[in-house]
Amino acid sequence: MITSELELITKALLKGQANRVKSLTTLAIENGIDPRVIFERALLPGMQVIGGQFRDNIIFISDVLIASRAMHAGLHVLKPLLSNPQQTSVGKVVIGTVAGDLHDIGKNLIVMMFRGAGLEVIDLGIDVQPEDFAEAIIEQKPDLLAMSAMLTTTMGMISETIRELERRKLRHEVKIIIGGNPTTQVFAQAINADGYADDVFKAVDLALKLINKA
Ligand code: B12
Repeated sequence: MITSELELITKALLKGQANRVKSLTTLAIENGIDPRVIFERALLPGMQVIGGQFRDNIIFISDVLIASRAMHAGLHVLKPLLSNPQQTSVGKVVIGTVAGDLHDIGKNLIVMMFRGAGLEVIDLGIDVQPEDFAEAIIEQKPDLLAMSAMLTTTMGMISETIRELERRKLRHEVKIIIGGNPTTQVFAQAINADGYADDVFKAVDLALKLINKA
C-alpha cells in the first residue's frame, strides 16, 4: 500500500508533474507516511533516475529542470515536517555551492536537514566565490563551513576556497565539510577538509559530530 503511494509520487516526478507530486505528497502525509520515507523512497530515487537518463543522453537539460521543479514541489510539502524551527541552535553553519557551479538541489536538502537538526544555517546560495566564503566566516563566525560542488570542473574551487582561508589565516576558525557528485573522502583528505558525506543524513551526523568535537 505504502509502496504504491510512493511509486505514484516517483512516477509523477519522472513526468515532471509538479502539481501532482505536491498533491500526492500531501496525501501520503495525510495517510500517515513518514516524511523521511517519502523523501528517501519516492523523491530521491526519482531524481536519481533523472540523473541517469541525463547522463545517458536519454533526456535533455530542460527535462531535468522540469523534474527538479517537481522535486521542489514535493520538498516544499515536506520541509516544515522535516525541520523544527522551535529547536534552539546547536551550532552555526555557513553553506554554499562553489564558484562556477549552479547546482543547488542537494545543497538545499542539506540546508533543510541541518535546520531540522537544530543548526543555524547561513545559506550563501550558488556560484559562491572563495572571497565571499571568507567574508562570511569573518562576519558570521560559524562553527562549520559546508561546500557543495557538482562538476569536476568546479570541485577545484573547494580547494581554492580552503587556500583562500589559509591565506587569510581563517582556516583554523572553522571545521570544513564538503560534498557533491564528483567529491570523495580521498579528495576531502587531500585538500585538508575535515569531512565528506555523500548524502543528507550522513551530512547531519558528520556536522553534529564535528561541532561537538570543536
Ligand atoms: C539537476 C541537474 C542539473 C540542473 C541543476 C538544477 C539545480 N537547481 O540544481 C541543471 C539543468 C541546471 C544542470 C546544469 C548542468 N549540469 Co547538471 N546535473 C543535474 C543532475 C541530473 C542531478 C543533480 C541533483 O540535483 N541530484 C539530486 C541531489 C539530491 O543529489 P546531489 O546534488 O548529489 O546531492 C547529494 C549529495 O551529493 C550530497 N551533497 C551535495 N552537496 C553537498 C555538500 C555537503 C557539504 C555535503 C556534506 C554533502 C553534499 O548530499 C546531497 C543530498 O543527498 C546531475 C546528475 C546526478 N546524478 O547527479 C547532473 C550533473 C551534476 N550535471 C552535469 C553537467 C555536466 C551539467 C552542465 C555542465 C550541463 C551543460 N552541458 O550545460 C550544467 C552546468 C551548470 C553549472 N554551471 O552548474 C554532470 C556533471 C559531470 C561532472 N562530473 O562534471 C552531471 C553529473 C550529469 C552527468 N552525468 O553528466 N544540472
